[in-house]
Amino acid sequence: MVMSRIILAIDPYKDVEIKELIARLTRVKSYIVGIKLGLPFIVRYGIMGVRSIIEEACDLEHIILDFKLADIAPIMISAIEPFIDVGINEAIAHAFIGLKGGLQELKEYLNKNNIRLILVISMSHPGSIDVIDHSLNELIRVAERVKPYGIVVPATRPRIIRMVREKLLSRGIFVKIYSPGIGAQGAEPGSALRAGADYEIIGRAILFSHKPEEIAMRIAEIHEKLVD
Ligand code: O7M
Repeated sequence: MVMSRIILAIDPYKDVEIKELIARLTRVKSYIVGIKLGLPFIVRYGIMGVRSIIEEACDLEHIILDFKLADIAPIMISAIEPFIDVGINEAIAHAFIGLKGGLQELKEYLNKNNIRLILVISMSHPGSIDVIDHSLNELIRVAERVKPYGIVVPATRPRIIRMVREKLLSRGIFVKIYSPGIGAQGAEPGSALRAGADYEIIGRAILFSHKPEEIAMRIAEIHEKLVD
């Protein structure tokens, strides 16, 4: 089996049916370490859709619910609650909402339910530089205080991955870095790992290619050479 660091982003695409998504997941499953389901998936396929995808992916290490939560704590918790028993083990929130009344309570709730928290620190689209990236130092400080399991930093700006990794390491903080932006958004497979990320979140380049297993295998082989 190939050692990969691929987290497969399972987002709906055009009118593709859920059984087609499950079939594609089955084809690439041996080349990935996790899946990420987000709002577009849940709006389209509902909680039953989530259950049927997770049934297929349950032996993977990372089953991530990506609502990119950004609200007051009770509302974030009520958004997650219906998904507590479906088999997820990681959930994503935005770092910018801060601790008190927000991430602090969310983290406590997730801890109680054995779900790891991942915080978005920077984003892959160009607009991230308008506001989010100006606050990078503050967002890193939020992560230092919340102590999430992981953070999201984009593959489209490897300079930021390097900077965040160095800053956290120099303060003795070890978090996993998840990087989206490979393939459809322009970054090369392996580039985020080279810059210091632990996982590459990849969606369309694998899931909607004509040869999903071939692409996934090729990326997994690149990863294998980069990780010990
Ligand atoms: O590989 P793609 O471009 O088809 O999909 C990328 C996935 O990564 C998709 O599910 C996005 O929601 C997600 N993502 C970004 O593309 N950019 C970000 O800045 C952050 C994320 C993400 O996963 O945040 C948790």
